[in-house]
This record gives sequence, structure tokens and C-alpha cells, in this order.
Amino acid sequence: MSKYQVLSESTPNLPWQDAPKNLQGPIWRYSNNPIIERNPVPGIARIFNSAVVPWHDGGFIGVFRAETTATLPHLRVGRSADGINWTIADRPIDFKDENEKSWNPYYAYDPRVTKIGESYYVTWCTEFHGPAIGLARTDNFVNFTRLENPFIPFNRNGVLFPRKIDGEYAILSRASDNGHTPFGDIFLSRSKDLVYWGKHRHVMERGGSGWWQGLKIGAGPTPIETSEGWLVFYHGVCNTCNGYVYSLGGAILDLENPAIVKYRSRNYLLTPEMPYEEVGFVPNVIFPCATLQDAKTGRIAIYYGAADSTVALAFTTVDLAIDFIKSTTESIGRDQTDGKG
Ligand code: BMA
Repeated sequence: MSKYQVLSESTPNLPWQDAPKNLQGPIWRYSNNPIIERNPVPGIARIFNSAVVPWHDGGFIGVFRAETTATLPHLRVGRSADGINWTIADRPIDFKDENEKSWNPYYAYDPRVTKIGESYYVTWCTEFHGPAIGLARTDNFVNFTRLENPFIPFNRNGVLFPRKIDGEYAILSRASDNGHTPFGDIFLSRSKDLVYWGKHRHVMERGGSGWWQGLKIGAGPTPIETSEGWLVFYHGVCNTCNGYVYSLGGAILDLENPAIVKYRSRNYLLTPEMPYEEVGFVPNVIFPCATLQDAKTGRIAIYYGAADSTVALAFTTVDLAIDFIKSTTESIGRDQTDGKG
């Protein structure tokens, strides 16, 4: 029986490995990482930063960031029986607008997939006179209907909450620039209809008592509803003399008002240490985009892009993650506002 509860659907067959005996942090890696290697499909050089969800009959499905040998990113559907071995579609997702007219972005990357009710919503970084958040709905992962882009450019790392809060949809996002964005905090916005977004609130700022997240932070997987609050994993970026380093951070947001940060770890939960994280197209990147969790056991599987080159998998439990975040929360300071400040 776990101390904290995951308050969402059970996924008893999520991929899993027990923690190693010498576990140091709250998260441990899958021993056969990476699970999707370079050149995984003809014409595709790299798949990384991708999002998966449970699918029918105990299987899994997802939206993957595929980068062509022309180094252009687009999104593809992938399917898996075990969450580890993936079959990637041989063509990009063909997005339509609400009138069935083709609406495909010039580029698309860093997808997240969130189930709300019986529908699945994909958010990603889309081309809209510069990078902005794209939004689409699907019920079957065959037909994808694009909805209005939630925000004007520039914005990245748009991540929906898995249920309405106070009768409204909620999304995390990060205002950015047209390039590699040397700044960035996480904001919350709300909408009654997934079209008009407002009531913008500041949630967390870069820094947070740790240089590993001193440059910018961005939301990661869909927030996990737990008895302690919304468990969020995110990426925090450090600026070094040799470039950016992306680590994985964790925080807990208030269930009823997720603009309120209850706890936020001053230490990273995972940082690039393995060769496949430290070496690749972009070195030193851990970029989490999805989790699977099981309400019964409290197990959590985390999917992350490694070095912008491959997809990797790591594990934690709701107890280990929340206890770590709580025990390493130093002071919330300016983050503990209602965001109006
Ligand atoms: C960000 C995004 C991510 C990428 C990261 C590291 O700005 O482009 O897709 O993983 O940089 O290169």
C-alpha cells in the first residue's frame, strides 16, 4: 500500500523494472535504454521527445517526434504491446481542421498526449510564424482534428491537465523566443472551450535554488493527479560554457489551483550521466514528455528524449517521487503566489 495515491486510471501492465539496490535518487533508468535507437525507420534519423498513453487491450500508443534525414521534425503515431518495443507509422500524422481540410504544420515537435474524458489531445510545438503551441484531438489515433492554436507565438512546452479544474480546461506553457530561448518560466492558462484561453498565472520561475534549472524551465509530461497534488515532472536547463544541460525536475501543484506550487525540489531528480544522454545530436539532454502510472501499485514509468537522438525510459514510484520532492523543497519564495505577481 503506498503512502500517496495516484488518482487516475490504472495501468497494471506498464513497463517496469525494480529499483537497483544502490539507488541514489528517486528515479532509475531502464537497463536496456535507449528503447528507440537512431535511424529507427527508413528516412528517419532520430526519434526522441515523444509521448505515449495506454491503449486498448493492454497495449500502448503514442505520438512520436520523428526527424527526417533533412533534419525536419514531424509527428508520427507509434504502437506497442509492451510500452518498450514500438512500431512507428511509415508516414506523418495527417492533420485536418474542423472542416476536414488539410492543416499540416511545416514543422512539429515535442508532442504531449493527454486523455481528457474519452478523447486524446495532442499538444506540440508547431510552426505558426515561429514556434507556438499546436493542439489537436483524436479518438482513434487515425484521424487528428486540429483546434485553434491556443497562443500567439512564441511559445513551447504546452501541456494540458487531464481533467477540467473548476469547470475549465487548464494548460501549462512557456513563453519563449524564435530561437534557443535563453530564458523561460512555466505559466498556467485556462479555457472553457479549448479555444479561448485566459486567466494566465505564473506558476514557477527558473532558478528555484538550483543552477541546474537556472536558465529556463518547461513543463514535461501531463501532470499526474495524486492525493498530495498534481505531480509534475519538468525539464530544467543550466547554461554552461559548453552549452545547455537539460535535467529532470519535480514539483507538486495544488489540486484545485495549480498556479500554487506546494513543493518544488531544489535538486534535480535525474541529470545526464549515461553515454546516450551525454553524447548525441545535442549532448546532455534529458527531456521528459510522458509518463504511465498505475494507481494500484503507485508505479510510474517516465519516457524521455535522450540527447535529441533516442527515446529512453526510467522508473519511479509515487512515494519515492513525492517524498524526494518534499524533502528537498527548500523555500518556495516567489513561486508561492497566486500568479498575479
Ligand atoms: C529545446 C527543444 C527540444 C530539445 C532541446 C534540446 O529547445 O528544441 O526539442 O530537446 O531544445 O536541444
